[in-house]
Amino acid sequence: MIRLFVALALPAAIKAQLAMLSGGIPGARWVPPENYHLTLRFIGEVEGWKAQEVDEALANIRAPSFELSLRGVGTFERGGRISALWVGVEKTEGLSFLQSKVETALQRIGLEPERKRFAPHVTLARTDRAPPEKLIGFVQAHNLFRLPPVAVEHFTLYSSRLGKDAAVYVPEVEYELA
Ligand code: 2AM
Repeated sequence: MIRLFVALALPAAIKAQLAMLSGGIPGARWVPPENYHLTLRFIGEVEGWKAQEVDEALANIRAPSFELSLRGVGTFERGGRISALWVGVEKTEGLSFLQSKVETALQRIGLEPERKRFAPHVTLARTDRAPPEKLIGFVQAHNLFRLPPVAVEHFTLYSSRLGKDAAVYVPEVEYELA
C-alpha cells in the first residue's frame, strides 16, 4: 500500500518566506519548510495497481498554468480545538479549474468523492496542543501577510510516509500544465 496525495509544490523562495512565520508558539508542531505544499486532493492508502490508475488519470488532465497568490493566515478547528495554522491561498479560476479536473479524474477511476469543500491553504503548524490565545494572537499579527504571485506550471503526485515527527513527502510524478 502507498499513501498518496495530489498537491502543488512551492518554489524555494516562497518556502523561505513562509518559514519566517514559524516559531514562537509553545506546543505547536511546525511543518518543516521542505514539506510545505498546497493539497489539491488527499487520496490516502491505495494498492500499487490503483496508484498506477491514479497516475494515468492525472496524466490525462489538460489544464492551463496559472498564478498562485498566498495571503492571510487562518486556522482549522476540530473537536473544539484549533488544530492547524495555515496561510491562505486565493481561490482563483485557474486553481479551481485544476482542482476540479483532479477531482473529476479521480472519481472517474472509482475514488470516493471528496466531501470537504476545497479550502486552499498551506499548513504551517499542527496546533491541537498549543494555547488558543497564542494562536489567535498569531492570526491577528499576520492577518495582512501577503506574497507576490508565483507561476504554477505543474502539479505533483506525492507519496507520504508518516514518521515519528514529520511525515516524509516524496514527489513521485510531476504533471505539466499547458
Ligand atoms: P493539509 O493540506 O491541511 O496540510 C498530506 O497528508 C496532505 O493531505 C496534508 O497536506 C493534509 O492536510 C492533506 N489532507 C487532507 N485530508 C487529509 C486526511 N483525511 N488525512 C491526512 N491528510 C489529509
